[in-house]
Parts: sequence; structure tokens; C-alpha cells
Amino acid sequence: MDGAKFQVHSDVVTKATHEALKRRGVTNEDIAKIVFDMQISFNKGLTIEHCMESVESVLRKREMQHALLVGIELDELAEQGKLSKPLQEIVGSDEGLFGVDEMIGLGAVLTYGSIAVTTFGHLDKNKTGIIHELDTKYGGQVHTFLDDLVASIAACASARIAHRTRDLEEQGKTFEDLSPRDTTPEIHISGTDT
Ligand SMILES: [Ca+2]
Repeated sequence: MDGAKFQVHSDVVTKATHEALKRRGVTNEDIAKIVFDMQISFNKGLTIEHCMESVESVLRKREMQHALLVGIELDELAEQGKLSKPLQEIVGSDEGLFGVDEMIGLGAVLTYGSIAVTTFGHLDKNKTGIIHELDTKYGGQVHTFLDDLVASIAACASARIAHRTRDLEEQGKTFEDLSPRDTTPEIHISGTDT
């Protein structure tokens, strides 16, 4: 390169992120279910569709996309035995003292504030839904990074809903008054989703 700034278009990164999750067998709905289970008791009228919109909004954030692309790539390379030693053994066996997987997940929640951080801690400990499935090892699959990344997405999507709840309360409303599309107005307006 000649020093000119090289930029990857946001659409390319967004597409790659969705494809990576799909390849690893994780759907927006899987993550939305975790969000719904955590938030339904605090939110009258909340639906799985609201939660799916919130997940999609989080998946549009560059910070989260980059974390997902790095983590999933490392999981896949470990699964193929392509990392160098001793990282191959450490990632491949999800070594207890490794911790970089948790740190990437934690780093990606920081933009969503303290509720997202505490929710991430809760999910990291309790591993509900698809996080539990990813954490349970089958055959040669490696999900060392993915379980933390899914917890991270769910924590962010959950924090968004918690903040939205307060806004609705102040307007005398609940999620019953909100269409799923209005959960995330920013993802329906070009250029406002980063
Ligand atoms: Ca992990």
C-alpha cells in the first residue's frame, strides 16, 4: 500500500459477521431467546421479535463485528489444527487459565455500559441457552471464543432493552406500545448503525 488509508466497507464486514455466525450454527433467534428470558419479567409486552431486533442492532456495531470475526476465526483455525503450538493446544482444549476469550467478549460489551458488563458476568457464569450448548464439547468442535462472544451479544442486546424500558416508562408506555421495528430505529436508517 502507498500510505493511503485502506478501509473495508461496513457492508462487507456486516455480511462476513452474519456469515460467520451462520457457519458456526448460531442464529439471531438463539441469542434473542437468551435476551427474552432475562428481560421478560421486567418488561410487559416484550416479544422475541423485539429481542431479535435488539440482537441485530448489536450485530451492526463495528466493535462487536471485529470481536466476532477474530474470535470465530481462531476457533475455526483451532478446529482445523492450524494454529501454532502451544496456542493450538490452549485454544483447542479451552484451557481454564487462558482468559483471552472472556476478555474479547468483555471488551465488546463496554460500549453498552455497566448493565451490559454485569449481564455479561451473569451469562459467563450461568451459561444459558445456546451458550451452554456451545460450552458443551462435542467431537472436534472448538467454541472457545464463540461462547463468550454470544454472551457478549446477548448482554448488549439485553442492556439496550433495559435502557429502552426506562425511556418507555418515562413516556408512560411499555413494550406493548412498541413495534419490533421501533426497538432499533437506527438500523432502518442508513449510516446510523455504527
Ligand atoms: Ca470460552
